[in-house]
Amino acid sequence: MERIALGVIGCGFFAQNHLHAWTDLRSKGVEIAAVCDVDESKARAAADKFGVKSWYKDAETMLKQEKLGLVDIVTRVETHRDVVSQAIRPRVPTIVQKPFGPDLAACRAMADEAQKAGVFLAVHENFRFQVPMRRIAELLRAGAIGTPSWARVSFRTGYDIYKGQPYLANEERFVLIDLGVHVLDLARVFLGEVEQLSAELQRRNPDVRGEDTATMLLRHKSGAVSIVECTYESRRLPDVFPETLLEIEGPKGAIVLKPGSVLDVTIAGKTTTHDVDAPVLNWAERPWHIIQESVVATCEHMLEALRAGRAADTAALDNVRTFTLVEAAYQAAAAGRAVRLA
Ligand code: NAD
Ligand code: 89V
Repeated sequence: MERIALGVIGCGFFAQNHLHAWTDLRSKGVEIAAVCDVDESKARAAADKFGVKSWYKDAETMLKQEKLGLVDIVTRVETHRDVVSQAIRPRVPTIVQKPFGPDLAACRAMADEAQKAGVFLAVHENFRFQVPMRRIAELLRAGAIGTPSWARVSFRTGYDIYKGQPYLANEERFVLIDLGVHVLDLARVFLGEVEQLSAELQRRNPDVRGEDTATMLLRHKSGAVSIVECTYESRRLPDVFPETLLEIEGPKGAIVLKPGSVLDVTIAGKTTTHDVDAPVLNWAERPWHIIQESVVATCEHMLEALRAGRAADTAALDNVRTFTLVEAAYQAAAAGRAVRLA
Protein backbone atom coordinates (compact mmCIF):
# COMPACT_ATOMS: atom_id res chain seq x y z
CA MET A 1 0.00 0.00 0.00
CA GLU A 2 1.43 3.37 -1.02
CA ARG A 3 1.87 5.62 2.01
CA ILE A 4 0.17 9.01 1.87
CA ALA A 5 2.07 11.99 3.27
CA LEU A 6 -0.43 14.29 4.99
CA GLY A 7 -0.20 17.96 5.85
CA VAL A 8 -2.52 19.37 8.53
CA ILE A 9 -3.27 23.11 8.29
CA GLY A 10 -4.55 24.70 11.50
CA CYS A 11 -3.49 23.26 14.87
CA GLY A 12 -6.08 24.86 17.15
CA PHE A 13 -8.92 23.55 19.32
CA PHE A 14 -10.57 21.02 17.00
CA ALA A 15 -7.45 20.06 15.04
CA GLN A 16 -6.30 18.07 18.09
CA ASN A 17 -9.00 15.53 17.22
CA HIS A 18 -7.83 15.35 13.60
CA LEU A 19 -4.21 14.91 14.69
CA HIS A 20 -5.22 12.04 16.99
CA ALA A 21 -7.42 10.52 14.28
CA TRP A 22 -4.71 10.60 11.60
CA THR A 23 -2.22 9.17 14.10
CA ASP A 24 -4.68 6.30 14.78
CA LEU A 25 -4.97 5.76 11.01
CA ARG A 26 -1.23 5.18 10.46
CA SER A 27 -1.92 1.49 9.98
CA LYS A 28 -4.07 2.50 6.97
CA GLY A 29 -1.01 3.96 5.26
CA VAL A 30 -1.22 7.66 6.15
CA GLU A 31 1.54 9.63 7.86
CA ILE A 32 1.35 13.18 9.19
CA ALA A 33 4.39 14.58 7.37
CA ALA A 34 3.93 18.24 8.33
CA VAL A 35 1.74 20.54 10.35
CA CYS A 36 1.11 24.24 9.83
CA ASP A 37 -0.36 27.09 11.86
CA VAL A 38 0.09 30.83 11.47
CA ASP A 39 0.57 30.76 15.23
CA GLU A 40 4.07 29.26 15.46
CA SER A 41 3.59 28.03 19.04
CA LYS A 42 0.60 25.91 17.99
CA ALA A 43 2.42 24.42 15.00
CA ARG A 44 5.44 23.54 17.17
CA ALA A 45 3.26 22.11 19.95
CA ALA A 46 1.35 19.90 17.49
CA ALA A 47 4.59 18.65 15.92
CA ASP A 48 6.03 17.84 19.37
CA LYS A 49 2.89 16.16 20.68
CA PHE A 50 2.26 14.00 17.61
CA GLY A 51 5.88 13.32 16.64
CA VAL A 52 5.65 15.16 13.30
CA LYS A 53 8.98 15.93 11.57
CA SER A 54 8.18 19.32 10.04
CA TRP A 55 6.15 22.30 11.10
CA TYR A 56 5.38 25.51 9.20
CA LYS A 57 3.86 28.93 9.78
CA ASP A 58 2.78 29.33 6.19
CA ALA A 59 0.66 26.86 4.20
CA GLU A 60 2.08 27.83 0.78
CA THR A 61 5.63 27.22 2.00
CA MET A 62 4.60 23.84 3.39
CA LEU A 63 2.90 22.94 0.11
CA LYS A 64 6.04 23.92 -1.86
CA GLN A 65 8.54 22.16 0.38
CA GLU A 66 6.73 18.93 1.21
CA LYS A 67 5.59 16.25 -1.22
CA LEU A 68 2.09 15.89 0.16
CA GLY A 69 -0.50 13.39 -1.01
CA LEU A 70 -3.28 14.93 1.11
CA VAL A 71 -4.00 18.13 3.00
CA ASP A 72 -6.44 18.46 5.89
CA ILE A 73 -7.58 22.03 6.60
CA VAL A 74 -8.82 22.60 10.16
CA THR A 75 -8.84 26.39 10.24
CA ARG A 76 -11.89 28.59 10.81
CA VAL A 77 -14.40 29.24 8.07
CA GLU A 78 -13.25 32.74 7.06
CA THR A 79 -9.89 31.28 5.95
CA HIS A 80 -11.25 28.32 3.95
CA ARG A 81 -11.59 30.06 0.55
CA ASP A 82 -7.92 31.13 0.46
CA VAL A 83 -6.40 28.05 2.05
CA VAL A 84 -8.39 25.66 -0.15
CA SER A 85 -7.10 27.52 -3.24
CA GLN A 86 -3.54 27.33 -1.95
CA ALA A 87 -3.88 23.53 -1.78
CA ILE A 88 -5.83 23.02 -5.02
CA ARG A 89 -3.39 25.09 -7.14
CA PRO A 90 -0.51 22.59 -6.69
CA ARG A 91 -3.18 19.85 -7.19
CA VAL A 92 -3.00 18.35 -3.71
CA PRO A 93 -6.11 16.34 -2.68
CA THR A 94 -7.79 18.35 0.05
CA ILE A 95 -10.19 17.97 2.96
CA VAL A 96 -11.62 21.05 4.64
CA GLN A 97 -13.51 21.23 7.93
CA LYS A 98 -17.13 22.30 8.02
CA PRO A 99 -18.59 24.89 7.54
CA PHE A 100 -17.33 24.62 3.97
CA GLY A 101 -17.41 28.38 3.40
CA PRO A 102 -18.81 31.57 4.87
CA ASP A 103 -21.52 31.72 2.17
CA LEU A 104 -22.87 29.73 -0.77
CA ALA A 105 -20.89 31.71 -3.36
CA ALA A 106 -17.60 30.83 -1.64
CA CYS A 107 -18.61 27.14 -1.37
CA ARG A 108 -19.51 27.03 -5.06
CA ALA A 109 -16.28 28.79 -6.05
CA MET A 110 -14.17 26.23 -4.13
CA ALA A 111 -16.13 23.29 -5.57
CA ASP A 112 -15.76 24.72 -9.12
CA GLU A 113 -12.07 25.34 -8.70
CA ALA A 114 -11.48 21.74 -7.56
CA GLN A 115 -13.67 20.30 -10.29
CA LYS A 116 -11.91 22.27 -13.05
CA ALA A 117 -8.52 21.22 -11.70
CA GLY A 118 -9.70 17.62 -11.31
CA VAL A 119 -8.58 17.63 -7.67
CA PHE A 120 -10.20 15.67 -4.83
CA LEU A 121 -11.95 18.13 -2.48
CA ALA A 122 -14.13 16.95 0.39
CA VAL A 123 -15.72 18.57 3.40
CA HIS A 124 -15.12 17.10 6.84
CA GLU A 125 -18.87 16.90 7.61
CA ASN A 126 -18.69 14.32 10.39
CA PHE A 127 -22.23 13.99 11.78
CA ARG A 128 -23.35 11.46 9.16
CA PHE A 129 -20.35 9.32 10.18
CA GLN A 130 -21.37 9.07 13.86
CA VAL A 131 -22.09 5.52 15.07
CA PRO A 132 -25.91 5.91 15.36
CA MET A 133 -26.14 7.72 12.01
CA ARG A 134 -24.21 4.97 10.25
CA ARG A 135 -26.58 2.40 11.80
CA ILE A 136 -29.68 4.37 10.82
CA ALA A 137 -28.43 4.78 7.25
CA GLU A 138 -27.94 0.99 7.06
CA LEU A 139 -31.47 0.36 8.37
CA LEU A 140 -32.96 2.76 5.84
CA ARG A 141 -30.93 1.27 2.99
CA ALA A 142 -32.22 -2.16 3.97
CA GLY A 143 -35.79 -0.79 3.78
CA ALA A 144 -36.47 -1.57 7.48
CA ILE A 145 -39.23 1.04 7.82
CA GLY A 146 -40.00 1.61 4.14
CA THR A 147 -39.41 4.97 2.46
CA PRO A 148 -39.33 7.59 5.25
CA SER A 149 -42.26 9.98 5.18
CA TRP A 150 -41.65 12.12 8.31
CA ALA A 151 -38.71 13.00 10.56
CA ARG A 152 -37.44 15.25 13.29
CA VAL A 153 -33.72 16.00 13.52
CA SER A 154 -32.84 17.82 16.69
CA PHE A 155 -29.63 19.18 18.23
CA ARG A 156 -30.51 21.13 21.38
CA THR A 157 -27.99 22.03 24.05
CA GLY A 158 -27.02 24.66 26.57
CA TYR A 159 -23.47 23.30 26.86
CA ASP A 160 -20.92 26.09 27.17
CA ILE A 161 -19.65 25.84 23.62
CA TYR A 162 -18.08 29.30 23.92
CA LYS A 163 -15.45 28.03 26.39
CA GLY A 164 -13.60 26.02 23.75
CA GLN A 165 -14.67 28.19 20.79
CA PRO A 166 -15.03 31.78 22.10
CA TYR A 167 -15.09 33.17 18.53
CA LEU A 168 -18.57 31.68 18.02
CA ALA A 169 -20.12 34.39 20.21
CA ASN A 170 -19.06 36.97 17.65
CA GLU A 171 -20.28 35.29 14.45
CA GLU A 172 -22.79 37.41 12.55
CA ARG A 173 -24.31 34.30 10.96
CA PHE A 174 -24.00 31.78 13.74
CA VAL A 175 -25.98 28.66 14.52
CA LEU A 176 -27.10 27.79 10.99
CA ILE A 177 -23.52 27.99 9.74
CA ASP A 178 -22.03 26.18 12.74
CA LEU A 179 -24.69 23.56 13.57
CA GLY A 180 -27.32 23.94 10.85
CA VAL A 181 -24.85 22.44 8.37
CA HIS A 182 -24.78 19.24 10.43
CA VAL A 183 -28.52 18.76 11.01
CA LEU A 184 -29.49 19.79 7.48
CA ASP A 185 -26.92 17.35 6.12
CA LEU A 186 -28.52 14.56 8.19
CA ALA A 187 -31.98 15.48 6.87
CA ARG A 188 -30.63 15.17 3.29
CA VAL A 189 -28.90 11.87 4.05
CA PHE A 190 -31.99 10.25 5.57
CA LEU A 191 -34.86 11.82 3.56
CA GLY A 192 -33.22 12.98 0.34
CA GLU A 193 -33.06 16.34 -1.42
CA VAL A 194 -35.30 19.22 -0.36
CA GLU A 195 -37.79 21.16 -2.49
CA GLN A 196 -39.14 23.65 0.05
CA LEU A 197 -37.91 25.07 3.33
CA SER A 198 -39.13 27.57 5.91
CA ALA A 199 -37.28 28.77 8.99
CA GLU A 200 -37.55 30.80 12.16
CA LEU A 201 -34.34 32.12 13.69
CA GLN A 202 -33.88 33.48 17.22
CA ARG A 203 -31.11 35.12 19.18
CA ARG A 204 -32.05 33.98 22.68
CA ASN A 205 -28.69 34.64 24.34
CA PRO A 206 -28.26 38.44 24.41
CA ASP A 207 -24.47 38.04 24.75
CA VAL A 208 -23.97 36.49 21.32
CA ARG A 209 -24.03 38.38 18.03
CA GLY A 210 -25.82 36.01 15.67
CA GLU A 211 -28.81 33.70 15.81
CA ASP A 212 -28.35 30.86 18.32
CA THR A 213 -31.57 28.95 17.58
CA ALA A 214 -33.00 27.73 14.28
CA THR A 215 -36.28 25.87 13.73
CA MET A 216 -36.90 24.68 10.18
CA LEU A 217 -39.61 22.86 8.27
CA LEU A 218 -38.57 20.97 5.14
CA ARG A 219 -40.52 19.31 2.36
CA HIS A 220 -38.35 16.74 0.61
CA LYS A 221 -38.62 15.80 -3.07
CA SER A 222 -39.84 12.35 -1.98
CA GLY A 223 -42.86 14.03 -0.36
CA ALA A 224 -41.45 13.46 3.14
CA VAL A 225 -41.62 16.29 5.67
CA SER A 226 -39.03 16.98 8.36
CA ILE A 227 -38.58 19.34 11.28
CA VAL A 228 -34.92 20.24 11.65
CA GLU A 229 -33.81 22.23 14.66
CA CYS A 230 -30.63 23.32 16.39
CA THR A 231 -29.81 25.54 19.32
CA TYR A 232 -26.99 26.39 21.71
CA GLU A 233 -29.48 27.99 24.09
CA SER A 234 -31.56 25.11 25.40
CA ARG A 235 -32.31 24.66 29.11
CA ARG A 236 -33.62 21.13 28.64
CA LEU A 237 -32.32 18.47 31.04
CA PRO A 238 -30.66 16.10 30.65
CA ASP A 239 -28.46 18.12 28.36
CA VAL A 240 -27.34 15.50 25.87
CA PHE A 241 -24.53 17.51 24.22
CA PRO A 242 -23.26 16.62 21.65
CA GLU A 243 -25.96 14.10 20.74
CA THR A 244 -28.39 14.62 17.88
CA LEU A 245 -31.84 13.18 18.59
CA LEU A 246 -33.88 11.76 15.75
CA GLU A 247 -37.28 10.36 14.90
CA ILE A 248 -37.91 8.89 11.48
CA GLU A 249 -41.24 7.38 10.48
CA GLY A 250 -42.04 5.28 7.43
CA PRO A 251 -44.95 3.10 6.29
CA LYS A 252 -43.52 -0.01 7.94
CA GLY A 253 -42.19 1.40 11.20
CA ALA A 254 -40.18 4.03 13.04
CA ILE A 255 -36.61 4.71 14.14
CA VAL A 256 -36.09 6.81 17.25
CA LEU A 257 -32.65 7.89 18.49
CA LYS A 258 -33.04 8.76 22.17
CA PRO A 259 -30.76 10.38 24.79
CA GLY A 260 -27.78 8.22 25.73
CA SER A 261 -27.41 6.93 22.15
CA VAL A 262 -30.26 4.48 22.55
CA LEU A 263 -31.89 3.47 19.29
CA ASP A 264 -35.45 2.16 19.22
CA VAL A 265 -36.41 0.45 15.98
CA THR A 266 -40.10 -0.35 15.67
CA ILE A 267 -41.15 -2.64 12.85
CA ALA A 268 -44.64 -4.11 12.53
CA GLY A 269 -45.54 -3.06 16.07
CA LYS A 270 -42.48 -4.61 17.72
CA THR A 271 -39.68 -2.45 19.16
CA THR A 272 -36.07 -3.52 19.50
CA THR A 273 -33.62 -1.34 21.42
CA HIS A 274 -29.94 -0.99 20.49
CA ASP A 275 -27.03 0.68 22.29
CA VAL A 276 -25.37 2.81 19.62
CA ASP A 277 -22.97 4.77 21.82
CA ALA A 278 -19.58 5.43 20.24
CA PRO A 279 -16.56 3.62 21.68
CA VAL A 280 -14.43 5.92 23.87
CA LEU A 281 -11.07 5.85 22.07
CA ASN A 282 -7.97 5.94 24.27
CA TRP A 283 -7.49 9.67 23.61
CA ALA A 284 -11.16 10.66 23.59
CA GLU A 285 -13.17 12.14 26.43
CA ARG A 286 -16.84 12.20 27.36
CA PRO A 287 -19.08 13.83 26.20
CA TRP A 288 -17.00 14.67 23.09
CA HIS A 289 -16.25 10.98 22.36
CA ILE A 290 -19.23 10.79 19.98
CA ILE A 291 -17.78 13.56 17.84
CA GLN A 292 -14.21 12.35 18.27
CA GLU A 293 -14.99 8.82 17.09
CA SER A 294 -16.79 10.30 14.09
CA VAL A 295 -13.68 12.30 13.20
CA VAL A 296 -11.75 9.04 12.89
CA ALA A 297 -14.56 7.50 10.81
CA THR A 298 -14.71 10.58 8.56
CA CYS A 299 -10.94 10.65 8.00
CA GLU A 300 -10.96 6.91 7.25
CA HIS A 301 -13.77 7.39 4.73
CA MET A 302 -11.76 10.16 3.04
CA LEU A 303 -8.72 7.90 2.75
CA GLU A 304 -10.78 5.08 1.26
CA ALA A 305 -12.42 7.40 -1.28
CA LEU A 306 -9.11 8.98 -2.26
CA ARG A 307 -7.41 5.60 -2.72
CA ALA A 308 -10.37 4.29 -4.72
CA GLY A 309 -10.23 7.34 -6.99
CA ARG A 310 -13.83 8.32 -6.24
CA ALA A 311 -15.47 11.34 -4.66
CA ALA A 312 -16.07 11.25 -0.91
CA ASP A 313 -19.69 10.98 0.28
CA THR A 314 -19.24 14.52 1.57
CA ALA A 315 -17.43 15.79 -1.53
CA ALA A 316 -17.41 19.53 -2.20
CA LEU A 317 -20.32 19.28 -4.64
CA ASP A 318 -22.41 17.28 -2.17
CA ASN A 319 -21.73 19.77 0.61
CA VAL A 320 -22.78 22.64 -1.67
CA ARG A 321 -26.24 21.03 -1.60
CA THR A 322 -26.27 21.09 2.20
CA PHE A 323 -25.03 24.68 2.20
CA THR A 324 -27.80 25.63 -0.25
CA LEU A 325 -30.25 24.70 2.52
CA VAL A 326 -28.40 26.87 5.03
CA GLU A 327 -28.64 29.83 2.67
CA ALA A 328 -32.32 29.06 1.97
CA ALA A 329 -32.99 29.05 5.71
CA TYR A 330 -31.50 32.53 6.10
CA GLN A 331 -33.60 33.73 3.13
CA ALA A 332 -36.78 32.08 4.40
CA ALA A 333 -36.35 33.55 7.88
CA ALA A 334 -35.68 37.04 6.51
CA ALA A 335 -38.63 36.90 4.11
CA GLY A 336 -40.99 35.25 6.61
CA ARG A 337 -42.08 32.66 4.02
CA ALA A 338 -41.09 29.31 2.60
CA VAL A 339 -38.35 29.21 -0.04
CA ARG A 340 -38.55 26.79 -2.95
CA LEU A 341 -35.27 25.12 -3.94
CA ALA A 342 -34.33 24.83 -7.60
P1 NAD B 1 -9.32 27.55 16.35
O1 NAD B 1 -9.34 29.02 16.19
O2 NAD B 1 -9.13 26.98 17.71
O3 NAD B 1 -8.16 26.93 15.44
C1 NAD B 1 -7.91 27.38 14.14
C2 NAD B 1 -6.39 27.46 13.96
O4 NAD B 1 -6.10 27.80 12.60
C3 NAD B 1 -5.74 28.55 14.83
O5 NAD B 1 -4.72 27.96 15.60
C4 NAD B 1 -5.20 29.56 13.82
O6 NAD B 1 -3.99 30.17 14.23
C5 NAD B 1 -4.99 28.68 12.60
N1 NAD B 1 -4.99 29.39 11.31
C6 NAD B 1 -5.78 30.40 10.90
N2 NAD B 1 -5.50 30.75 9.64
C7 NAD B 1 -4.51 29.91 9.22
C8 NAD B 1 -3.80 29.78 7.99
N3 NAD B 1 -4.05 30.55 6.94
N4 NAD B 1 -2.83 28.83 7.92
C9 NAD B 1 -2.56 28.05 8.97
N5 NAD B 1 -3.20 28.14 10.17
C10 NAD B 1 -4.17 29.06 10.28
O7 NAD B 1 -10.66 27.01 15.68
P2 NAD B 1 -11.38 25.61 15.94
O8 NAD B 1 -12.38 25.78 17.02
O9 NAD B 1 -10.37 24.55 16.04
O10 NAD B 1 -12.21 25.45 14.58
C11 NAD B 1 -11.60 25.05 13.39
C12 NAD B 1 -12.66 24.50 12.45
O11 NAD B 1 -13.17 23.29 13.02
C13 NAD B 1 -13.87 25.41 12.24
O12 NAD B 1 -14.24 25.37 10.89
C14 NAD B 1 -14.96 24.79 13.12
O13 NAD B 1 -16.27 25.01 12.67
C15 NAD B 1 -14.60 23.33 13.00
N6 NAD B 1 -15.15 22.48 14.08
C16 NAD B 1 -15.77 21.35 13.70
C17 NAD B 1 -16.33 20.52 14.64
C18 NAD B 1 -17.03 19.28 14.20
O14 NAD B 1 -17.57 18.53 14.98
N7 NAD B 1 -17.04 18.99 12.92
C19 NAD B 1 -16.24 20.86 16.01
C20 NAD B 1 -15.57 22.03 16.37
C21 NAD B 1 -15.01 22.85 15.38
O1 89V C 1 -19.45 21.10 14.79
C1 89V C 1 -19.15 21.91 15.62
O2 89V C 1 -18.64 22.95 15.30
C2 89V C 1 -19.24 21.69 17.11
C3 89V C 1 -20.07 20.56 17.60
C4 89V C 1 -20.17 20.59 19.07
C5 89V C 1 -21.43 20.46 17.05
O3 89V C 1 -19.33 19.47 17.20
O4 89V C 1 -19.48 22.87 17.73
